[in-house]
This record gives sequence, C-alpha cells and structure tokens, in this order.
Amino acid sequence: MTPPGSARSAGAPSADPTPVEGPPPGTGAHTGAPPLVAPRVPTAFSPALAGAAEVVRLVRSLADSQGRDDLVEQLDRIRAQLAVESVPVLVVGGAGQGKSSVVNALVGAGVCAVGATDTTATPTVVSHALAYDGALVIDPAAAGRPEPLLRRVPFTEAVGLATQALNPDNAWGLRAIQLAVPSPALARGLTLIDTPPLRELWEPDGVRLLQAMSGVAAVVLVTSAGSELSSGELDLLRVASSLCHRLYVVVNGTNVFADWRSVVAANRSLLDRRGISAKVLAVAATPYWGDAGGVPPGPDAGMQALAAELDAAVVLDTEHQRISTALVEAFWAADRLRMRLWAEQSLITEDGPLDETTVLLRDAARHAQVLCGPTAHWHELLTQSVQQLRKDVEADLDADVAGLRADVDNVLLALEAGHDWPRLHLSLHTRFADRVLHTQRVRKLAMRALCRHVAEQFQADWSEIVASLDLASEAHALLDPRLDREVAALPRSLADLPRPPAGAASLPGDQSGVPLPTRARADYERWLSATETFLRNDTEATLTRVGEEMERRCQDRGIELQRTIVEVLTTLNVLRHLTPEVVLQRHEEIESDLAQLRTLDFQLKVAPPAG
Ligand SMILES: Nc1nc2c(ncn2[C@@H]2O[C@H](COP(=O)(O)OP(=O)(O)O)[C@@H](O)[C@H]2O)c(=O)[nH]1
Ligand SMILES: [Mg+2]
Repeated sequence: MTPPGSARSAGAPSADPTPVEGPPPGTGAHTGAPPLVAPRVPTAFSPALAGAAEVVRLVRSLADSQGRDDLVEQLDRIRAQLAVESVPVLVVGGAGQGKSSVVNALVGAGVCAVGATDTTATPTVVSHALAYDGALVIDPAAAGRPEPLLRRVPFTEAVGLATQALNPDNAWGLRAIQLAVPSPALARGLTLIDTPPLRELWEPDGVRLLQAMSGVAAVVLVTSAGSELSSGELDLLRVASSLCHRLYVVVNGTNVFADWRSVVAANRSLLDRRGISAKVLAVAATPYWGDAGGVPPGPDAGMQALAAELDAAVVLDTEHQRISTALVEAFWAADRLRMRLWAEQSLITEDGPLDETTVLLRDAARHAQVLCGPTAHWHELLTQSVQQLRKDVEADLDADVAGLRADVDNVLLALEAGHDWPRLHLSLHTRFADRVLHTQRVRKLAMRALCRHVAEQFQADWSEIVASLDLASEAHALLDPRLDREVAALPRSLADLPRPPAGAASLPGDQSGVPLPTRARADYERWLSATETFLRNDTEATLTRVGEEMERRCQDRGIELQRTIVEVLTTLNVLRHLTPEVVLQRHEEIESDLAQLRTLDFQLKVAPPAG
C-alpha cells in the first residue's frame, strides 16, 4: 500500500490543509484527539541509511574527480536505493484486545479509534508525514472501476470512516484508510497497519489479511492480559508464522490484570508446544499524551520495549539488508578507482619495462573478454547446472502435488465422516501454505548451491587473469568478485498463491441440495489444480530469473574487469609521452586520492555489518 505521503508532492494543496503547527482535528473524546501541536518531527530520516549514503557519496566524489561518469551514474543509482522506505507492520487480533490502543501508544497520539463502540471497521495504514493528513483506498467494486481508487480526504474524515460508528460494516466499501501522522516513531519508515477484529480466517477479510501477512516486515498479534491465547489466536499465529518471519505477541493490559505474568508464561509455553516462533511482550497501551502531544512510546516499560524491538529487529534489520547490498556495489566501484590508481602509481614510480607490461595487459584484456562470453568455463557450468536443476525440481514437484492431493483426500474423508467443516477447511489451508513454503525453501537452497558452484568457477577463471597482473594484488573486489549474494532471490510472495475457491466459503449455507462433501470435492480439485499451476510456473520463473541474474552478474563483473584493464593500458600509452614534472604532479594527486580511499575502507568497516 502506498503511504499517503508518497502519493503526492509535498506541498500539494489539500481540501482541508492541516498545518504542523495548527490545531489538528479532534476525533472525539473516546478516541483521544491527536495532540494540538504536532511533535517536532524531521522529514523521513534514518541514521543507518544516511551513514551508508555518506560512504557512497564519498566514492562518488572520487569517481567524479577522476572523470568517471559511468561510475558516478552507477553510484547515484545506489544512493537513490538508500532512501527511507516504508516498513509495514501488520497489527492483528480479536475484538477489543487493544490493537488500536497499541498503534496509538506507538505513535504517541490518538489516531485510531478505540473502544467498545468505536471498533475499527477498515484496515488503517498509519505512516509518517510532516502534517496530519488522510486518504481512502476505495474498493474497485465500490468505485466502479477495475482498480482500487485512492482519494485524499481531510484527516478527521479519514479517522471517522475507520470506525464502525461512521462506516458500519464498511458500508463505504473501503479497502483501507491511510493516515499520515507526524510522529518520531514513524520517521524511519515504520508503517503500522491497524486492522478490524478478526472473526474467521476463511472469510474473505480473513483471507485478505493472510495475503497481507506475506508482504509485511512483521506481524503483531495483540491479545488481552486477561486470559491466555485462545485456540483461534493460536491458529492465526500458526498461519502467520508460515507467511511472515517476524512475529510478535503483544499481551496488553499489564495495568489492569494483576496476573499478567502468568498469562505471558502460559502464552510462551502454548507457542512452544505449537512450534510457533514468536516473541512475547507485555504492555499497558494506555494513552499518555495530552492535547500538546506526547513523546512516544510513553512511560510504560512494555511499550518502550515493543517500540525498541520494532526499531531494531524490524526497521534496522530491514535497512541492513539494503545497506549491505549497496555497500557491496559501492565497494566494487571504489576498487575500480583504486586499481587504476595503483596501476598508474606503480607505472609512474617504477621505471619498469613498459613494453613488457603492455603485452601482459593486452593478454589479460583478451582473457577478460573471453570471461564475458558463452565459452567461459563458468558459463558452460551455469547452463548445465540450470538444466540439471530443472529436471530435479520437476521430479520434486510431482511429489509435492501428490502430497497436496493426499491432504485434500484426507480432508474430504473427514468431511464425509461428519467432522466440523470450518476447522477442516482451515487445516487444509494451513497444509497448503506449509507445503508451498516448504517447496519454495527447498528450491531456494538448491538455487543457492547452484549459484555458489558457478561463482566458484567464475572466481577460478577470474583469478587466473588477475594473478597475471601483479598490479592488482591489493584490490578487494578483484580478489573477491562477490557473485552469489542476493542472486538466489527470495521466493515470490505467497500473495500470488491461489486462494481457496470462493464457493468454499459459502459451502455449508448452500441451498442446491448437493451434499457438502461433493461440492467441496469440486472446489478443492480446482484449488489443487490452480496451486499446481502456480507452483510449476513459479518454479520455472524463479529458475529462469536466477539463471539470468547469475549470468548477468558474472558478465557484468567480467566487463568491469576488461574495462579496467583497458583503462590501465590507455594510461600506459599516455604516460609514455609525459614530462617528468607532469608525472611528479600526477603522482602527488594519486597519493591523495589513495589516502581518501583508505578512509573509505575505514568507513566501510565501521558501517553496519552486512545482513
Ligand atoms: N485499562 C486499559 N484499557 C485498555 C488498554 N488497552 C486497551 N484498553 C481498552 O480496551 C478497549 C478496546 O481497545 P481497542 O484498542 O479499541 O481494541 P481493538 O478492538 O483491538 O482495536 C478500549 O476501551 C480501550 O480503552 C490498557 O492497556 N489498559
Ligand atoms: Mg481497533
């Protein structure tokens, strides 16, 4: 979902502009109005991303001073990828457990309606902005369009429509409400998604929620400290854990329920027994902000721990993955600059035999050229390995589909024996999700191994060329061209997985007279075949993508190597014609550039570790 702030330019006029310093709209006493004065919040900013961007900027300025427009362009692209991005966290749970209260306490303002009469009617996406603002995402059906419609509305109106009172059973047909909220808690991209109470997982809203889970950075289940996790909550967590790898259980109400510690302990052991990996935190999500605002996450130690957890384990962790990728690229660009400088320096200082060096470099350039082509050893290995893996994976897929079929048959047998339909349906849903995830995981491991294998071969081919150039012996990227990282991409989002047939949701209420197991069989057959098609297409697409990506990576590295060698050759030709004074001056310039690159080394070392 697009955060409201990014859907328009910063200064766009609003129907009801709410300036930062002005009074924000009240949302009723029960919800707690947003503070009168918005807290002083910087524009979206992350220290970790900014630190990495600074390192990239330094390499860029060196590339610029050497007239390397190609590297400048590449580094600009890398820097653009280090902008603050939305990190969505989905807050789910049953009615009245305190989901909206937790969201409010995290941002330090009453932006989500809270209370028995003001239950949340529509998913509410709360993200960072400099001023309070709102937008509605209108369902395609309600909007009479093929695509959901985004309409900007004043903050108050958006807040009102999030409630059951003003938008009973979501009569407005809203997919989501977007709230832009100035809060320091959100400035690094954290986006909190408050949701309506969940009744049944197999209802359309439940299915939609499950789909959302596979695309978010974390799922937070809010549950009351008054009692331990219900079987419904455990079912939800079970499915959530297969869709999202960061899962939190927030036990709310430590201020009301004296016995909360034993509830927390009981919840932990329930999760253990079900094999669900989720961190349990206990909070009191009470309002602590006044009319003039409050500083999140407020005085409650539990809320502080939750905010710190989201900050470090979710936002920072997400950032580190991006930083690591960007720094690897920046490192490579720095090495290309460095290699040329070293080459130049050694050529200037040592009165070596230029002709001999020229012959050596020409040979290396030719070998580097071969390294980029289809006759290179690594390339042949890649082609063979992809072919082999395709065969293996197809055989595995047949087994996976047979497993899914057995799951369906078991459920149908139980259904004929008169077992409870909704439970069976949910268990089938879970089995499907588990099997698809398992298949994707196994496949990912196989692709990783393939990439590692090819990278090793590439490295061997590469080292032969680089070893002949003692000029290059100190360059980092030249010794380790880092090919296998990020190539074995994550499996595609489970959001693409075929949903259970729509008819299944209304199975028990069907008036057609056809017995339930018969109707269910037809529906589940369709689901099974859609899932099989998905798995086959997804496997083929992933395999093709990984193969192409690996080929591109190796070729790009080969081209970089070849270019760098040609650059050094050109330099050599220029040097032949220089006067001693010019050579000396050039030597001093190079010394200073190399010194700057050494500070860069230092910065790369102190920068956050690779994820
Ligand atoms: N005393 C107390 N009440 C709370 C706390 N958290 C939530 N509530 C109350 O519980 C009710 C439901 O909260 P709400 O956030 O709307 O729950 P939701 O339906 O899960 O979004 C409201 O009346 C809140 O005021 C808490 O930590 N302490
Ligand atoms: Mg709510």
